[in-house]
Amino acid sequence: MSDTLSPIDTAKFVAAKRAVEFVEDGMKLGLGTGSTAAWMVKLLGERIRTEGLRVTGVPTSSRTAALARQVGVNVVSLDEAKWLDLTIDGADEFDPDLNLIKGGGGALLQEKIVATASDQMLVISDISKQVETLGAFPLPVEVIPFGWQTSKALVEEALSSMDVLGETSTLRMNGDRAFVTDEGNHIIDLHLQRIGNARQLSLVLNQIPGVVENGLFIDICDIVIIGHGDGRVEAR
Ligand code: ABF
Repeated sequence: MSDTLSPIDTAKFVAAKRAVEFVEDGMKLGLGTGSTAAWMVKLLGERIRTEGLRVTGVPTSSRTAALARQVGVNVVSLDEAKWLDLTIDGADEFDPDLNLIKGGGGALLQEKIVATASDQMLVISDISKQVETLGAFPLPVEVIPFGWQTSKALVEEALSSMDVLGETSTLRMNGDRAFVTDEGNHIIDLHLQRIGNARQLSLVLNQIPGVVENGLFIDICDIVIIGHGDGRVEAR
């Protein structure tokens, strides 16, 4: 299959393929969102079809839930699963400490809950997501609809006291309307270019009234599997 794919899709495919090798029969899995995670769910379906693999899956978005059901995953809620053996998800950036920026797909809140309620988190990614310092990718911050513009001003005020370069924040749009997450919240994207202290920024952001969660995943990821356009794959 990887012969006919573009280099970027080959990278995602081989990373997803390697990740699915970690899945054992009977596992309870957190299933990520995004195009790399979609490859992973499809390849899980291959193992279900050819080996009779039995997996229970907790999807992190409605999109993932639909695909997982389609390929034969036993989809349950996180409360039904109670705890997960392994979450496999994508990322927008990962640094040398395996800290992440996630949420480009708008599902960061459910992704962070599911990843945290797992014995292990495995990120599937491609080399273009590897950075020395997080921040080039806009950092998503999920805010409740009530007073979101005020939350935006509070976020910008908090940033002024932080070690970040850019200070522009934009409301994520879906056409001409504000993007609404599966939980009915909005997302503010922070264009920071470089985040000096991601751990501190994450703590500061989540103290702001109206902020539900942010896309910094600190000390949550255990392994990053990196796919390359030539078909090579490596683990960090
Ligand atoms: C989800 O999918 C998000 O957390 C992340 O932003 C995005 C990555 O998408 P892709 O795999 O398509 O690059 O994991």
